[in-house]
Amino acid sequence: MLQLWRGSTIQKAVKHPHASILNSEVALSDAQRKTIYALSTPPGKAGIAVVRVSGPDALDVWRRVTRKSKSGNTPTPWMMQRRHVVDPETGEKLDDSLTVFFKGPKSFTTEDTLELHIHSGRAVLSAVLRALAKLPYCRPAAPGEFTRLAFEGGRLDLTQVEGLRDLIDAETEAQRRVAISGAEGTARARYEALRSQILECLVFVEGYIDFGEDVDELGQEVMIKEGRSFTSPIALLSEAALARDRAMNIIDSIRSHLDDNRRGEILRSGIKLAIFGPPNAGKSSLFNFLAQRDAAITSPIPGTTRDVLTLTLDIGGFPVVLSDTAGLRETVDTVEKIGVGRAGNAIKEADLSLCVLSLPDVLSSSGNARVRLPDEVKGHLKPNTLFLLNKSDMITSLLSEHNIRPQFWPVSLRTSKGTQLFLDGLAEVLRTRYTDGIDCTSPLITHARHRDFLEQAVMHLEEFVAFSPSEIDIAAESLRYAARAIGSVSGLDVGVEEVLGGIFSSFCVGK
Ligand SMILES: Nc1nc2c(ncn2[C@@H]2O[C@H](COP(=O)(O)OP(=O)(O)O)[C@@H](O)[C@H]2O)c(=O)[nH]1
Ligand SMILES: [Mg+2]
Repeated sequence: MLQLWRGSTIQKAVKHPHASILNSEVALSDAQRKTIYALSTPPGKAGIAVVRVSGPDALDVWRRVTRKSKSGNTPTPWMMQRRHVVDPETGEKLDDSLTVFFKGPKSFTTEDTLELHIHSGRAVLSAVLRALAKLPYCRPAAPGEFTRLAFEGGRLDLTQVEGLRDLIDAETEAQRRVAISGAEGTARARYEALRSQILECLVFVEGYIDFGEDVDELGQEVMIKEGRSFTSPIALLSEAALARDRAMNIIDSIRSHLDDNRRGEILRSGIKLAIFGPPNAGKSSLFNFLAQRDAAITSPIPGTTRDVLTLTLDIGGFPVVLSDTAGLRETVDTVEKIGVGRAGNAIKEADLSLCVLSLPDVLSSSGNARVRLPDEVKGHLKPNTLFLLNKSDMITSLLSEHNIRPQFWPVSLRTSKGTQLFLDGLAEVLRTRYTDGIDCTSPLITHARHRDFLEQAVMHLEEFVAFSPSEIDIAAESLRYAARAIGSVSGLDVGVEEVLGGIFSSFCVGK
């Protein structure tokens, strides 16, 4: 029997190179194979592997590739059921499995979806994937295709898609928290709200454009258009002014959202922390201490470190891209000079910098010992620069109160004295600087793409408020661009129909 799949017309039968086609079935081109499948867990030996199948023929896949003598021929949706996985051509049992059938649109992709929970072993996996390849309407999924279907089906917007990808890539607790907030739709809700506020402004403005010409002649009369009555033109005028006020509020709201010190983007990609200071202070020793291995060469010879070394660490749950730099000093050595130049750039580009000083070199000996900053480091200090006062094992004098400030940690990397306090303190600094605002109500901007579109939206909204009332129709165009910019963050587009629909539903006073 020739089994046809929903709505498919076979124009040209192309035999898929990897699929042996079931008897009496016609081969389809890749574009015609609407049902996709893939292994959704890492390949290799493990207790369980999950193979996911999504598309219009997922139910047929369930019927042909899974079997159980006593149970019926229809799955109970969203319920795990124990079934054998079989070869659709020979009926040979390939594995014992738990299967779940998700009836679309209540599935991740919004299509009918089947999950086969099988044993994870090389031979089992290839037998099951080969079995799926035998079905003429199935093809292997492209990278990210299940998520793409979820986006096309309207289940996820682009910020959620990005959040989901960031969640999978997250390596630290902070990254996980930022990503899950995006995947859950916190950013989506925020941008949808902003966009609908802009569209509401547009509704007022469009109304004003439609009736503007009648203002002088009609006075306070109620206007009739297309059989419906509307507010007076005077009311419309004040509505247009209201739209302006609203636009200014939206600008303020987007600006405060943009003014976040790029925390979201920094957390996603890693906080750049540069270690710097004079030569021989213990910078490379600190780098190795944090890396918990001999990553950099340390020696009593000043000028040992030349290049910038970087590594990625998890400090207190935060992703940190740590760099060790050449000691800052005047030098005639050509290579060291390049190293000092690179150190300067690394400090400039860093999100946070940590100045390492050798206590015996920087302590003034008179009375209560005070730290004197060497001239070479002074030009590189920022308000948030942190200080590690190293080699405390080499001093006998007590540090003055002045030196025991939150940003200063006296330690000995040789004896480990004070290092735990330093680690705790550093984690606390990261927490205060980067964790505020990671919650469900205020999403962080996690991608430069979002920032670009938000900045565009502000620009168009500013154009809008700058127009005079006589230019209201051009001004409306700026509002449309602003809405489109916000919509682009979510991957939506603003249709004209949507705007018109909004006009009549909110402006109509014929109630
Ligand atoms: N006494 C003492 N020596 C240290 C300490 N930390 C590092 N050193 C030594 O100081 C020298 C310079 O260290 P290094 O990490 O290469 O300094 P860098 O030039 O700033 O990278 C090496 O000989 C280290 O063994 C410490 O806490 N106490
Ligand atoms: Mg060094």
